Amino acid sequence: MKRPITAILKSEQLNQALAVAVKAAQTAGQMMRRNLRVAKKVNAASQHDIKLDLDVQCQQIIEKCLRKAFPQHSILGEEGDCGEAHSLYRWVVDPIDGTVNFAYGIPHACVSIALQYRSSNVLPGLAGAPQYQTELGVVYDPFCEEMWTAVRGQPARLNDRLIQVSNRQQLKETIISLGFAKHQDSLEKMLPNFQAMVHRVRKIRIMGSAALDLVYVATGRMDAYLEAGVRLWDIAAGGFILECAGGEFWHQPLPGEHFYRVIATNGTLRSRLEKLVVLTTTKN
Ligand code: LIP
Repeated sequence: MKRPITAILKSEQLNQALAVAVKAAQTAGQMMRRNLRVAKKVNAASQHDIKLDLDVQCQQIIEKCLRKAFPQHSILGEEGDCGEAHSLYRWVVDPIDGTVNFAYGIPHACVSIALQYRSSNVLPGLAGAPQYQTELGVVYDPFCEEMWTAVRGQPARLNDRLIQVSNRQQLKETIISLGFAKHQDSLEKMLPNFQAMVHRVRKIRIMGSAALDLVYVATGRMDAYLEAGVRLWDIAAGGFILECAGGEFWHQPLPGEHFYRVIATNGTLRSRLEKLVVLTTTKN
């Protein structure tokens, strides 16, 4: 029987893993930058979503970097999984978050990479899903050349400079970002939330990238992000970075695989926002 991999990576090893993830994000980001203004091969399209061949190519670039450095880790990605399903460590990857923006040539999209540790002792085949704890996160916007990073136990950084959430507590002064997901059901259920907030806050923003919404809150550019029907790979890295910047990353599983609703804030707004919104969806 294979010996289990040594448990928690030490701080120095986590920093080494962060460097590998940063390099992977930069390499995929270069591919995004090169292709922003060219015609892109569409693999699938629906009314509110587009899947590009570049999504697959960027995930392949990231997988090659990560698997070369950490062959024993698995990868859970928007474009597919690889490695042993219940490995002690898994990388959670969205190669292009904000794909529809990117498909239309809008330079608001990013690479999102998180490393998670299987913190529960639920082993393969036993009842219940294993629990994972995020140990590091990387979100890279190749168009603004902004690299957000965080490692457990250390403060969050943007281009190596410390960041922290805003201290705005009056809703009327806040910028709130909403995600409208991909399905008619999610859109219909999110619209009343828009109407419930739009007159109470400074501005509502709907920008199309959950990962950038989360790191914008972490950086104090926005004060909260809400969405129902978003996937783990959209939020794992950005949510962790937000927590390391002093924010609150409230997220709850929805029916379906790796499917969540999120109220992410600067740490002071959730109770007031919960009085205004209902985050539900039946589609994943
Ligand atoms: C996107 C999310 C966004 C959501 C979109 C889409 P993708 O991820 O970042 O928050 O509203 O429907 O899921 O598909 O661009 O990686």
